[in-house]
Amino acid sequence: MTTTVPHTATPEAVFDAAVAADERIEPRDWMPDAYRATLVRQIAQHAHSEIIGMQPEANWITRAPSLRRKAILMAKVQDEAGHGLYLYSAAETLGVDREELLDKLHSGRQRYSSIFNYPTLTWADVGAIGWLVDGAAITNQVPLCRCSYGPYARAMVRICKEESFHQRQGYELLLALSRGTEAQHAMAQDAVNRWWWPSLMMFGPPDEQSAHSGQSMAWKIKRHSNDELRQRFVDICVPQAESLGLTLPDPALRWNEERGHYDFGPIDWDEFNEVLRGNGPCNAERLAQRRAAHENGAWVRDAATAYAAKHATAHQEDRA
Ligand code: BYC
Repeated sequence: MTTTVPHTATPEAVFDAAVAADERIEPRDWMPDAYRATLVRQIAQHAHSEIIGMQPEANWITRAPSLRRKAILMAKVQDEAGHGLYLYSAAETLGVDREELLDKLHSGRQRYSSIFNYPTLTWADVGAIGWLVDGAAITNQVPLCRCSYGPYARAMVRICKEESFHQRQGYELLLALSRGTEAQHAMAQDAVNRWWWPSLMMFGPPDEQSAHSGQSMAWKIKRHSNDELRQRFVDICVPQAESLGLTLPDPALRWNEERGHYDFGPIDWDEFNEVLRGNGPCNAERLAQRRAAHENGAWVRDAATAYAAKHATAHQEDRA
């Protein structure tokens, strides 16, 4: 941060002035403990979502209907792994260890996004995830490019560019199905019916029940409330659904001239809370697969550590 405050200012006053001036807080700057803890919680949850989010779609790589679709899907799933890496690195700048974060994910002490606890039943789900889930992710994440914490904000710039490609591939896939045979159209519609409401839940609980929003917005970690972003997403999706020739499964969806937004029906928050409690359709399966992947990858981590140690020793010997 570069804000000029009196020489005698407390670290807290320097921090507050930097946030007020829309400057970035950097890893070596003083920051309140609760600011650090909030960032670790959110960034870790975000990183976990990226790597758990690889599972539902990876499920379809071997069954993609063409070489082109397979190549696109593989690239997308690899991107999610990359996003996880940027985000774990951003979290590490706050003084936490990646192993510790993964351990908290595996033991259920840290969360990942509710959306990844739903199954991918048909090929059209790959399109619905791209259009709706990545679309919701972009709506949520573009404002995070202006987050007050520098390493998180910078990671988000690159992630958003890639998410934009992900969203477009989902839209294009659904468009092809929607304009295809009757059965393909029905498959696309069914996928949208199943993914619509869980996508709206991705933005988090309603504002009046959001424990962290007030403080996170005061610190400019979050720039908009959960409900504001959810509304923005609905407004974007309605005309896109029309262009796709698909409907959104909400009879209450209609333009409200007075508000200048689409009204939409009530969200089933009981379902959301059940998923958060670990009782969604795929919670157990996702965590089991993640733990197994971690255990199966132990030899790669061991080999990389041994290789790094060998090179460090060789480097020291060269200098001796
Ligand atoms: N799922 O006070 P609130 C993606 C928790 S996908 C699970 O409003 P906050 C991708 C929340 O953690 C998306 N838990 O919290 C796309 C808190 O519990 P704790 C990943 C949720 O943090 C395609 C409690 O509910 N994106 O990127 O102010 C393929 C109260 O909530 C959810 C991000 O993580 C949920 N949906 O706001 C692959 C974006 N919603 O922690 C990957 C960054 C809320 O007190 N994160 N909770 O136990 C954020 O923007 C914010 O953390 C949220 C929640 C808007 C999600």
